[in-house]
Amino acid sequence: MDTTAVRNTFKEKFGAEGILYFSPGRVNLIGEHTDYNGGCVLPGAIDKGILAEIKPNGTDKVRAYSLDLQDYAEFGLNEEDKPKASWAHYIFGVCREMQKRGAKLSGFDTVFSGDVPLGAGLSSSAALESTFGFALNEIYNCGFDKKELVLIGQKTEHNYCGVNCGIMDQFASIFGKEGNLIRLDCSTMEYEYVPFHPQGYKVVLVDSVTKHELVDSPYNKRRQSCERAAAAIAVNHPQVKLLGDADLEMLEEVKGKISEEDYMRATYAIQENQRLVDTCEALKKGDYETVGKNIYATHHGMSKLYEVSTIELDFLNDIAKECGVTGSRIMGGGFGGCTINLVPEDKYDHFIETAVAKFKEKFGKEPKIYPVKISDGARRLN
Ligand code: GAF
Repeated sequence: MDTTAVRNTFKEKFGAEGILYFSPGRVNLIGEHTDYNGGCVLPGAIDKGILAEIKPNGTDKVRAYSLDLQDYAEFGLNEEDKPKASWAHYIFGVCREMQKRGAKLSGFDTVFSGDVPLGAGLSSSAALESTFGFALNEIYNCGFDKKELVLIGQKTEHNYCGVNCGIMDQFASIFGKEGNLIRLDCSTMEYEYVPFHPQGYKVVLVDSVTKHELVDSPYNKRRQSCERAAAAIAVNHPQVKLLGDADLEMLEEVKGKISEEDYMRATYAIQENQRLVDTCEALKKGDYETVGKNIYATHHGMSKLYEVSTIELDFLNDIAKECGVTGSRIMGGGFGGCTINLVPEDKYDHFIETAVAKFKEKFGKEPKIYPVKISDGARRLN
C-alpha cells in the first residue's frame, strides 16, 4: 500500500506528521452467514485494506479527511455529534463504542485511504473500523485486548451503520496472519490458525462489479429468519440458542411451524456450518477436491436456499465449472461482490481469460480480478 499520498495530504491539511496504521480486508474460504448463527468461519486477512494517519490535535473535535472520496468531516465525540457523511459513521462509531467501554479519547486529525475495493464483499468497512480501533487503542493507551477491538468494530456496525453483522470480518482484520486462515468459532471466539498453502492451486477473486450494499439490505432479514427458526427449535430443545447449536433433524421437527422461507434459510445455515467442519478436515488431508466440492455446494446453497446471489455471480459460478475450477462460490454477505475461486494452476490463465471475455459479452462490463495473498492483520506502520 502506497503511504505517500496519505502522508503528503496529512502534512498539507494539518501541517504535522502523525502515526500510520493499516488494517486489511478479508476473504473467507467457507462458512458464510454462519457467524451470526454462532457457527464457524474460515477467513483470512488480505494484502489490501485501509491506511490512516492519525494525530491527537488538542481539541475535542475529530477532523477527518477521506482521500478517496475527497471529503472532509468534523465532529465531536458525544452521542449527539454523529456526523452527516456515512463514511464518517464508522470512525465516529468506533470512538463512541470505545468511550462506552471507558476509553478516554480526545480530538484527533486523520487522513485515510484504502486499496480494498468498496462494495466488493472484501469488508472495507471492517478494515476501516479495525484501523481506527487498533490505532486509537494504542494512541490513547486504552488497554483493550484484540477481542475487545473486534467487538468494538462489530458494535459500530450494529449501532452506527445499521448492519447487524457477525464478528467474522472484524476478527479477520484484527487477527489476520500471513499464510494462515483462521478457523473461528463465533459462539466462543475461540480460534486456531490454519496454514493455507494449496500446492498446485491459485486462489483468485472475480469481482462481478455489481453493487454490494449491506445497509438497508436483506442481510438483516436473513439474520432474523435464522433467529426465528432457532427460537422455534428451542421450544423443544432449550439448549439451542442459535442455529449453530442445531441440526437438520431438529429443523425437520419445526417444518410447517415456521415459514417456508425461514425453513430454507435455516437449512442453508445448518448445512453450511457442517460443510465448514468437513472442509477443515479435508484441508488437513490436503484433499482439495473435497474442499472444492464443498465450496460449490456453498454457492448452490447461497443461491437457491439463502437467496443472496445475483445473476452475475451465478454466471461466474457456471463459467468456473465449465473451466474446470476446483471450487467457486459467491463470497461474503452476497447481493453482489466477488466469487472466490480455487483454481488448478494449469487452468488459471484459461479461466481468467474466459471469465473476463464471457462476462463482458453478457453484461457489457469487465469483471475485476484480484489474486489473493493471505496477509497480516491490523498494525502500526511507522
Ligand atoms: C458480511 C458480514 F459483515 C459478516 O459478519 C458475515 O455475516 C458475512 O457477511 C457473511 O458470512 O460480511
